[in-house]
Amino acid sequence: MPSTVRTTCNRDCPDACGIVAEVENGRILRIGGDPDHPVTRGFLCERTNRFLERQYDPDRVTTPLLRRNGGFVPVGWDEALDLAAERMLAFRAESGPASIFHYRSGGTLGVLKYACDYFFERFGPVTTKRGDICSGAGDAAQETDFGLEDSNDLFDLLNSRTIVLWGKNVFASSIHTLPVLREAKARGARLLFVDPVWNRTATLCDRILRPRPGGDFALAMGTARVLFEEERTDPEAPGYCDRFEAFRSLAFSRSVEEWAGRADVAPEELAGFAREYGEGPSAILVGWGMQRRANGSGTIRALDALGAISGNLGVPGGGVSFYFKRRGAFDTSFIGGLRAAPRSICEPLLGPEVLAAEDPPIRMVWVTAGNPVAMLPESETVARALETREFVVVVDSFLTDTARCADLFLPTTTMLEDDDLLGAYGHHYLANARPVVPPPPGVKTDLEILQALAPRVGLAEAMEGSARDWKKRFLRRAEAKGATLERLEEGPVLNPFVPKVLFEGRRFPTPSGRVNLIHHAPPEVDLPAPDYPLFLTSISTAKAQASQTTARFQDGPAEATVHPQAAPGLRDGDLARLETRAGSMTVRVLLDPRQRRDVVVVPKGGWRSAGRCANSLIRARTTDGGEGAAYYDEHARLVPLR
Ligand SMILES: Nc1nc2c(c(=O)[nH]1)N[C@H]1C(S)=C(S)[C@@H](COP(=O)(O)OP(=O)(O)OC[C@H]3O[C@@H](n4cnc5c(=O)[nH]c(N)nc54)[C@H](O)[C@@H]3O)O[C@H]1N2
Ligand SMILES: Nc1nc2c(c(=O)[nH]1)N[C@H]1C(S)=C(S)[C@@H](COP(=O)(O)OP(=O)(O)OC[C@H]3O[C@@H](n4cnc5c(=O)[nH]c(N)nc54)[C@H](O)[C@@H]3O)O[C@H]1N2
Ligand code: SF4
Ligand SMILES: [Mo]
Repeated sequence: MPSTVRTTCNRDCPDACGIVAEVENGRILRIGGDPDHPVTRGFLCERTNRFLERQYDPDRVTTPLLRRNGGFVPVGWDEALDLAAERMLAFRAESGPASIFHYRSGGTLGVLKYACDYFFERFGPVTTKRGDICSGAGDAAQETDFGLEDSNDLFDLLNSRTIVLWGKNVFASSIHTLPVLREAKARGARLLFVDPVWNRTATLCDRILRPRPGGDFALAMGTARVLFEEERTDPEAPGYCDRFEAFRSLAFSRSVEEWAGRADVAPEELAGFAREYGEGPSAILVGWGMQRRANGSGTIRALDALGAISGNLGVPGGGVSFYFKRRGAFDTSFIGGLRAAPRSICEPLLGPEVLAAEDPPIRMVWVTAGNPVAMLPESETVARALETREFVVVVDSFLTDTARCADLFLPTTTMLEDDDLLGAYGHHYLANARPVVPPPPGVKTDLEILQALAPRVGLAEAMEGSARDWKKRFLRRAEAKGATLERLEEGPVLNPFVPKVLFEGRRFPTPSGRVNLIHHAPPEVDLPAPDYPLFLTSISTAKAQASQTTARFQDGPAEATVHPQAAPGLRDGDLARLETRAGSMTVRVLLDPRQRRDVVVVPKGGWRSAGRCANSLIRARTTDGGEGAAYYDEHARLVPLR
């Protein structure tokens, strides 16, 4: 008889779903969504429904690998860890701990991965990353404007009259928001969608605006101007907003027609959108895509301002929701992070900055839960930066593009073998993850790897404790509020620190206690010129979690979707070269007349080893705030392959 085991999905996704697994004789037969989890509601997404293909992929690596004579050879754990310890101790003694760089990314969002940061902090502190390729620009915007970044309860959307999905493709990236949106719609809410790319989310919405990529700041300013002109703003807003008049002047610095022209939407469309937004309560669900631009932070600040002046902050059904504070319930105060680090590397500029680092140079890199070669801009530079270090350790389950640059590869568990705690960035439930099956013999969790390394570098005591002990440590504050580990082991628990409505009473944790309104325009996004006429838009695909797929899905050229008139001389299904000023790759062209003529859409997460990596074509550039990556500002062209 199969047994049932419950765990939590740890992938970099807003939803942190409850998973129910059926296990027989140590093998997982099936996984599905937990029907008792209020957000998961019994279903998983396409990519995780297929997770068992990855779990049982013959390409999975289950022994440590050491580079010898250019190739990898399997070695035992003792040899691997002795070598890692010897190198770490030597670099620290010779060049100081800043010569070692620990890079951790979003392969899993489990909070126990902070134990890896803790290890390297206690060993060093070593060089760490700063900025954030994923959400850095938006995080900085919301912290500047509101003093903190969080959201109303997910189900508060049922109180909204209007919901704007602003650059957010819920079908691909936040699928468990869908049932809530559908319910809100059934109760009479109106859904507005703003995205330069046509995608399935459009089918859900009542009004669709397809602005020019990066045109959202102008769209928001035009919207603000309409709200002011038609007296649809909250009369109390000047009382809880700083720089109200300066913001108003910014909105009035151009006519509605000019703002609409800059956003490339018809003025009457913009005005209609503004009026509908003005009929609140209105919630803006802010996508992550549009802040990956030169004006990304300023754009999110403009949306924050719309929420503020229209009276949609601190009320049910309102909000400008970019992120749910997923780590907020956990106590990570014993880790200093960036404050403790002797040096930091700006994440979007990782390749160039690692190459340029001096005093001391970076001699060693340890990669935890990341695939920076495939996922950071300028893949070739990132690969070169790693290949030219003296010692690179990659902890993963697969020989990723990054692992191929390693000197030492250490095999780790998958999410169905790991033991952890999760918060979510799309709702406020906390949940427990537990091993559904034991890992293949010899494979260790990140915690076990560092616990095995610890006595070799004098950190045995600092790292001791079972996964459960570490969970207790991270739950110290939450347990006092009733979110105990024992309860979490039974099922998801609502974060006890968050109210249903954020900023109730319109008090904001900024220095003045008021909203800090944006009052100057961010930099302009460069528009494509005739030689490279398309915005290269490499965005999430429902099929994969970033680069986490199987080789089967990386077979053949990547698909590039464009408007027929954006691909002169090309027919649907043709092969072409997709070229930017930074690089090129072969793609299969898909023609789609619903797209704008200035975008080409390719999936994010393509493997460099399969010739499908968009980041080989994208230069490393930061956003206007928060040191995010301006992934989508690269311009491209399609050249027929004959
Ligand atoms: N299936 C799947 N789901 C995922 C992931 C995945 O790889 N695959 N990745 C996860 C990760 S890492 C994250 S951070 C989250 C969020 O993942 P994201 O993929 O960032 O999710 P979205 O918020 O949908 O943002 C993408 C949307 O932004 C739009 N966009 C791009 N530029 C602009 C612009 O200038 N203006 C406007 N208005 N829109 C623009 C794109 O067309 C796209 O529809 O989701 C996660 N979910
Ligand atoms: N062109 C372009 N590039 C992008 C984006 C884009 O939209 N366009 N989106 C960006 C965004 S939003 C993000 S968040 C990043 C994501 O970038 P990454 O977080 O680097 O992406 P993943 O492909 O998920 O790689 C994580 C790796 O962690 C491994 N892993 C999984 N679980 C564990 C574990 O428990 N321990 C260890 N040690 N490893 C584990 C996986 O096998 C995988 O190889 O990519 C960014 N890159
Ligand atoms: S990836 Fe996201 S939607 Fe898919 S199962 Fe995991 S948490 Fe749920
Ligand atoms: Mo992300």
